[in-house]
Amino acid sequence: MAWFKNWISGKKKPPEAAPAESGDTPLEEEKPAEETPAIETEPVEPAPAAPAPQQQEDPEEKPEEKPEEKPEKKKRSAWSILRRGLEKTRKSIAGVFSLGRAIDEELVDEIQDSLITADFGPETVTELIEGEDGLRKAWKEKKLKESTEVRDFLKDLLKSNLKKRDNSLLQATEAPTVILVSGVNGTGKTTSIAKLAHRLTAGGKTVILAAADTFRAAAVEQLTIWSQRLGIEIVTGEADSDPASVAYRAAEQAVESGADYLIVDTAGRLHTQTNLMKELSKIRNVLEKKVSGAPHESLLVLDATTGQNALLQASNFLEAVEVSGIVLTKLDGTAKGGIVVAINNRLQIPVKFIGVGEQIEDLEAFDPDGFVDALLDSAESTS
Ligand SMILES: Nc1nc2c(ncn2[C@@H]2O[C@H](COP(=O)(O)OP(=O)(O)OP(=O)(O)O)[C@@H](O)[C@H]2O)c(=O)[nH]1
Ligand SMILES: [Mg+2]
Repeated sequence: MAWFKNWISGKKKPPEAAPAESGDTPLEEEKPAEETPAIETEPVEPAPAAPAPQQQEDPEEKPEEKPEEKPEKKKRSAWSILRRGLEKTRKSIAGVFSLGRAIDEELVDEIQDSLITADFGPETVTELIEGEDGLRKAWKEKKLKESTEVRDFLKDLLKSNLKKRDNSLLQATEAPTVILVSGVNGTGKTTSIAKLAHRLTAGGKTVILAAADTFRAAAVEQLTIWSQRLGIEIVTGEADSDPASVAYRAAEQAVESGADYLIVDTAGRLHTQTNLMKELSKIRNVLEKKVSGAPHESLLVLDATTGQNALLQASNFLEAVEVSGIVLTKLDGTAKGGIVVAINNRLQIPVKFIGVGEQIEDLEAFDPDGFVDALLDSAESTS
């Protein structure tokens, strides 16, 4: 990590992040959305498991009147999904804390290196180690002596850091709450929309989807399949038709039917980046025309496996689109879970959801305490 020490001392820039792997994503083989642990909405809390409110053959039957089912079991399930999702990162960091050795310069270096490897980002690592409330100062002041104490010290520091921003899903004062979802292609927009819709409907809310990614026929098809599986309405348009007109019709329908939420899927790629940004602002405008204050939540989806490059992608979007929350996907596929902290610190935008797998229930409302525990607990205590 010589570059990092040079970087701290102002001699060298951090290495360039790897380019995003942003191929066109084929329509995935989807799994049936059967027994689905799910959700809670505003304020968004870790998802308890609950069956999806699918078919309601009997109109008398009220989905809200579900029997109270073992809340402890549900909680544990959400907790284990998160821990499973963050396993790679936890394993990459945990080693340095587990040996009960006295703190010395070498250990501080090792901790620094493991945080950098986990993609906390140079600024954040500097703050955690060298900052006013950082590790080095606490060690020098003899508040910390052993490696195992460092784990709890860092946990507290990270938790308070991640709690500075409100992580809950924004709500319209009057339904429908309109959620616009954007992001580079392949980051996981459509899948995250399906997961989010699932969380919301399992919480008894009505959701309409707008397939405003008309650039690829497969994208409309993908969202349509999800809507069928979830048993929710979708508004689509012909391939290559105007995405803003799809968004407009969907907003109209959401208002008419009194839906609680409208979630709008958008293209991750058009012919040019400028086109994409123009399209997004056009969609925003039509939504606003139809529903006051819409979009009430604008979620940018970033792929955690692209590491620090996700930050670059975000900066590009932020130049053109107002973003109120981040969905960070594919944390299960990377040892770089620290990117959550880096994004939170650098972009000053709260991470609201994290994707920890390809199943419908693998979207967690971002909870700083649960996240930090799952990240820094000992590697052995998985599941
Ligand atoms: N492992 C894992 N895979 C995920 C996660 N979220 C999405 N994916 C996968 O990522 C791939 C791309 O997801 P999509 O939802 O199609 O991505 P998109 O952003 O809508 O892509 P475009 O429509 O091409 O812009 C799919 O294979 C998903 O199953 C996640 O949290 N974990
Ligand atoms: Mg998509």
